[in-house]
Amino acid sequence: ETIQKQKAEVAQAAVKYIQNDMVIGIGSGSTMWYLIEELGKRVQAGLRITGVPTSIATKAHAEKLHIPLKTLDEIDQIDLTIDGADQIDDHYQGIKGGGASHLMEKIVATNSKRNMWIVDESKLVPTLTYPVPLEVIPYGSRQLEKRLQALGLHAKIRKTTDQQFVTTDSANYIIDLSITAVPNPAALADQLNQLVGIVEHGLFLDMVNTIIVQHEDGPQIINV
Ligand code: DER
Repeated sequence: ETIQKQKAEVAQAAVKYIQNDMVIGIGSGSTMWYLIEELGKRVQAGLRITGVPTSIATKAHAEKLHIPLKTLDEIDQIDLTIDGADQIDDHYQGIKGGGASHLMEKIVATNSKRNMWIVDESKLVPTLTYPVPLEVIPYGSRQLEKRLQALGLHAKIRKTTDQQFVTTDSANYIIDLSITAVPNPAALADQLNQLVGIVEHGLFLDMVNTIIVQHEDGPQIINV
């Protein structure tokens, strides 16, 4: 209840950063759902922007609200990308991909002049503990899961409640790495970057410029 309210409020705080003629990367997830609703209202009221969606779900939602969209390869550069996050540590390193969209989100983020994350206060933690999602090629993914387990990582291919493989918008699978704590995200990222079959991991390191954290008594703006 409180969390839902904070997601709606942080979206209202973030939409103020969007100005006429900007190219906006539009992230994915339940917090971004509220942002897209707000953006739709502003576009209705005359705001001129071009959006670049990071998932099929975001694209469909934005299209329904008549937000003008282009693909990443149709635009020159993104001015600002706004996205949610699953967890952010006290060095402002993040984990994303709980919603299985981190591959496209990371590609959009790395093509953006500025990146903003919008979160409710539950997402801010001293050390990352959220399971790190890996987008993996389906071919050999069971072997990859075993290889990760042999490295001492608690790896599990993500499945739906009816035991189907979760597939991403790029038709890949997700492996979740449950780790008690990630005190050194860069070391884990290095290790994961060396494994064949992982398309992209959900560690978003040194990528964010502005974080808006919604508290009970208002938004907190963190300029990283
Ligand atoms: O999966 C993702 O990367 C989403 O952006 C996620 O990080 C945030 O989702 P939420 O707003 O639904 O918590």
